[in-house]
Amino acid sequence: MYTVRTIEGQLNARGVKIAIVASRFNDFVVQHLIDGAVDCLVRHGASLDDISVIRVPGAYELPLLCKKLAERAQYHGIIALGAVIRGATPHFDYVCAEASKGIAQVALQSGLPIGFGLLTTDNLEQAIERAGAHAGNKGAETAAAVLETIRVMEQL
Ligand code: INI
Repeated sequence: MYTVRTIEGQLNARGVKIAIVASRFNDFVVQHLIDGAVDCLVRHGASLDDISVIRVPGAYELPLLCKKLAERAQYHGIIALGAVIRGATPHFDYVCAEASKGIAQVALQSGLPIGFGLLTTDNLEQAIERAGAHAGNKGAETAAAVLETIRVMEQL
């Protein structure tokens, strides 16, 4: 048996300021992700006054707004939320690729925890399943991941 020093973040949202950047496209799904994220933050001690929701047209616009918000240095973390649902055109692949690459790039360049809560699904049913139905709520999961990352980074 051995003991190893482990550094890990607690899910404590007290005093944490969070920006939620969410796309309007497929709002029927995205609103449930926002609700899940806010619920998770508040249940872990965040104040509603410390949470801002910023809406953008579609998932493609998420990285730009994440970058703008990261530059303002006003938030401890950002939660990016959206839903890209595969249609009959290759647009899906371009939007998913640019949104995911862009969000990762902003997180690495800014050093700010940015959660990736973008659903990329084949159909609406799969999106609904991940927005509060039987596959959980990706908005809440992303909020928890951002909180844990903020808290683990504080300890390094
Ligand atoms: N944006 C989404 O967030 N989800 C989608 O499913 C989607 N589809 O299917 O096209 C989508 N497109 C819009 C895109 O994100 C941009 O807003 C648009 O291209 C203007 O820049």
